[in-house]
Amino acid sequence: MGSITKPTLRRINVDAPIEDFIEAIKKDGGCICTNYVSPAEVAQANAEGKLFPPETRRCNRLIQASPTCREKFFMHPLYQALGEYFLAETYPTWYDQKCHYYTSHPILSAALGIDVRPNAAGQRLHRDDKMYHTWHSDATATGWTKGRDNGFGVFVPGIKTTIENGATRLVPGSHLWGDYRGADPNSDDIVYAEMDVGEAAFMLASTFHGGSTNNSKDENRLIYALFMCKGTLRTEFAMFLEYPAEVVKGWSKELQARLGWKISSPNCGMVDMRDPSFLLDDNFDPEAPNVDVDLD
Ligand SMILES: O=C(O)CCC(=O)C(=O)O
Ligand SMILES: [Fe+2]
Repeated sequence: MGSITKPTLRRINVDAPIEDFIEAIKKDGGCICTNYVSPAEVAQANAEGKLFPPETRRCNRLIQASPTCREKFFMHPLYQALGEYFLAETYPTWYDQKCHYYTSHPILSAALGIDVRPNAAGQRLHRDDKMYHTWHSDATATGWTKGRDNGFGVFVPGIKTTIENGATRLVPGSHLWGDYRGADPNSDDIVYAEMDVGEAAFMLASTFHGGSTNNSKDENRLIYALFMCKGTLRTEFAMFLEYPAEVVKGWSKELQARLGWKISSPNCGMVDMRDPSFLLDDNFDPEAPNVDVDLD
């Protein structure tokens, strides 16, 4: 169903009051921030660590590989403040008859560079909270409420993104949809997040979106994607630190899987876009495979 006026994503300058961003994201599920970083910082991130050998589409371990992505894109005060707003949660629980309140703060959930090369096919429209098996009630009539989302991301383009070179498509308002519907890739309601270098797009993880086909001749559509999730989305004991690879290596596959050394379907708990169990293999190939952009 098309709407009467074509939807857009609001463009808001980085120094606007945070309430402007919150309002736009609550309404549309995302917005574009102008002057998020400087073009020089983007050029620096692009140069760091020679992120993309020609045959590779994703740059893993971005937080370590690129200090600029880490300090300027991820630790950006605006992204951090919005992450707190959308994901931090205060929860009451009783000890005898005294109620205690505890606040959980978001943590980094995913960080990678995505290089969509000429002729690479676009992704299907999807929600990035699928890996947490998130249920969505229909909130189109009531609007966004706190706690609804468990992920919040920022996309920082490494080059100017255009419809032609595969700008990310978003469906504004789809973060409010219930679980009864998927997004129509031919709908008029799709917006291409075309961005200049230095801009960034914020997005709730429940918003339908997808990378697009790169129809350009010679432009590698490079984008840095950083996501935070709710701080509660982890185990009570940090299993990988308590029982690292050397400790669990000789244990059974079943036990290793219970300790988290196996992906939760879809895509949750990966290392370098792979099932983490590869790290327990004595002869593992350190080179990450060239995975498809539309990973399931
Ligand atoms: O490449 C893009 O524009 C978006 C990528 C994405 O949504 C994903 O990999 O989940
Ligand atoms: Fe995605």
